[in-house]
Amino acid sequence: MWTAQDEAIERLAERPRILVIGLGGAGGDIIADLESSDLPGSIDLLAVNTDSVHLKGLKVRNRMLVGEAELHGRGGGGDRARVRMAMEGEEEKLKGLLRKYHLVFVIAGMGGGTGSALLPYVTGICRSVDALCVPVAILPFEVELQTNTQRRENSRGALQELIALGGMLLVLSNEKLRRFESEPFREVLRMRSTYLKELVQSVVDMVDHPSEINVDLGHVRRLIEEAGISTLMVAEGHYSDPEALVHQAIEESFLDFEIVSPGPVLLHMEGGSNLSLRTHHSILEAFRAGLHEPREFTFGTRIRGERSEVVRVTAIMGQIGAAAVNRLLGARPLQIK
Ligand SMILES: Nc1nc2c(ncn2[C@@H]2O[C@H](COP(=O)(O)OP(=O)(O)OP(=O)(O)O)[C@@H](O)[C@H]2O)c(=O)[nH]1
Ligand SMILES: [Mg+2]
Repeated sequence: MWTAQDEAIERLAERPRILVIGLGGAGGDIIADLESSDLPGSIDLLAVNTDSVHLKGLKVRNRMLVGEAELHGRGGGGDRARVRMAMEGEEEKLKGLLRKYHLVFVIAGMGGGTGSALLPYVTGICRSVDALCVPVAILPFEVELQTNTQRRENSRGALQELIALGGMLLVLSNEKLRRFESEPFREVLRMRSTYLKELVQSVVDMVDHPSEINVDLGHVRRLIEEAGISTLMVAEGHYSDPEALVHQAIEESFLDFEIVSPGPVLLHMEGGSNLSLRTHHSILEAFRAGLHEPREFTFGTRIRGERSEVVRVTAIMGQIGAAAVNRLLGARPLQIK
């Protein structure tokens, strides 16, 4: 017997629709990397820019030029205010698109005109149509921030607007890529795209795939709403040494931060078919202790089909405070409520 209840279950159990948007030059390049990665085809990818030349050269399926009437497809030229003004009249186009998704990642390099103007703009539109949004702000290298006032002020302005919007703001710093500084530049940037792929994949895994311990979109929504300034940590290693995994995750996080008061943590673990419950719990315990016992510790686990000694952990650490960001932006601190 097919009941109205069954109809509601079918309709509401629909898989979450997910979109990853890259804004500006850096954001578009990241989308191109993601498109050539093994990210599941069910995740939609889109590059948005004010620069028609950059979009034309980009190997991505979905591209959107914005601000054409004002900027004539020539890009933002580092002028955040001008790009913001050029967004007059673009809102409906973006609203129509964003309304179709449950979860939207929006990624941009800070410092230029387009990414710094559009990251808060698009995040605000997502919130207005009730699409869950994870804005990812990639801060320029320290040398760029120290030597270029425009880049620093564009970054600061964007972060300040994003903080005012509330919710999760995932901040990564290019400076943390310096640990790979002897590698070719393009390779290092591609590595960063790989970490962003891990981020998207792990959040999607948690809400979309039947993992062993399931986290639903509701959990993720609450965390995203409460997380504030957050950063990403990724670690991979032998499952016999949970402490080394935690150490690696903190050392190689994408922003240097101190845990003053522990914020919420969203952690995703992926292991082989032989991962025992004891090992699983000892890894979770090591992370809980290593991250100073966060009040809110949400985790999802995915067990791969094959045996493996290697576990991979992706964690989003919330409410890390503004100190890490302020250190990079220099004297004038960000205003936090
Ligand atoms: N193009 C590009 N820039 C990157 C990349 N990774 C980091 N960046 C940095 O991202 C910051 C913003 O640069 P872009 O994304 O080119 O700037 P934009 O948002 O297109 O802004 P305008 O060109 O001024 O409109 C700069 O600090 C770059 O150094 C990358 O993979 N590609
Ligand atoms: Mg550009």
